[in-house]
Amino acid sequence: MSEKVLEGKVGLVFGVANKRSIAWAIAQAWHEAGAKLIFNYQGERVKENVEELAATFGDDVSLAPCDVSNDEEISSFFDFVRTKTDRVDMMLHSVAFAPKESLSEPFVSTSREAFRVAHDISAYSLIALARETAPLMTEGGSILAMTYYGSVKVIPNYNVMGVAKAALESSTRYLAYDLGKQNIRVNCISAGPTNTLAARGIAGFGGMLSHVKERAPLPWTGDSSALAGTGVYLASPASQFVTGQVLYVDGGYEILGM
Ligand code: IMJ
Repeated sequence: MSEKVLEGKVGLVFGVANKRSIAWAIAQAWHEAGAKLIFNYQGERVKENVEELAATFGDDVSLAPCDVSNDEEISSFFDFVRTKTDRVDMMLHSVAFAPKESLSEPFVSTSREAFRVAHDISAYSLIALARETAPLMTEGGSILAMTYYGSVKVIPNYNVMGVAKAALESSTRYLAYDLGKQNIRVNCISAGPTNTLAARGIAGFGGMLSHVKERAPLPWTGDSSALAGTGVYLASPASQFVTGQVLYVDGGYEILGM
């Protein structure tokens, strides 16, 4: 049998909330490719979910709390990581939040506080986590963040999240520039609309998903599992000279003009 592409690698996974999470789909694929993983959880509400999901990999379950908007929690999460491993090879950022009203009210009414929270949790956190992760990537590494097309085109109601994802994509390029000399790559996956907790609460999400299903060149399903293979590719040496990029994994929807 050929060796698994991530055999012996260690990954950090931020953003699993439940079994439908994009972070969980990519974590499973990284695990199947041979990686050992350490998970965060955001709040006690999802701790049990993450615990149960991580336990499906066997009894060596590594998870710790980390609210990415809290510097002290980030710091203690990485203290925990350093008790588990002396090297990290990849990190997945699959975390976003904007106050609910900012995703339904007109964009022009976005409050200073909603703008701050959206950018802090959805974009700044990538910089903070990259800064903590990079020193552990002693043999190079791969940092991966999740984004969405609403960063470059107007998608109804995406609003301040679109602005925050634009900041995240730009941050990806600046991080790729800084960290390249340590052989650390930084890329984004721009996923088509996916059936997750983060989409569930969105008014009109079902209609937006069927819109894409009806038009994308490939038959897009909206399942997180669609992203798994690209997650493995971007973490593996197959993508060794790919950095600073936004890869569209959306069934080809992004190429359409009409
Ligand atoms: C979100 C809003 C509007 C349109 C949307 C989305 N479309 C898609 C999403 C078409 C696919 C989901 N998405 C890509 C996100 O990044 C969602 C982020 C998000 C979701 C919520 C819901 C609950 C809440 N705050 C949120 N913050 C960010 O209170």
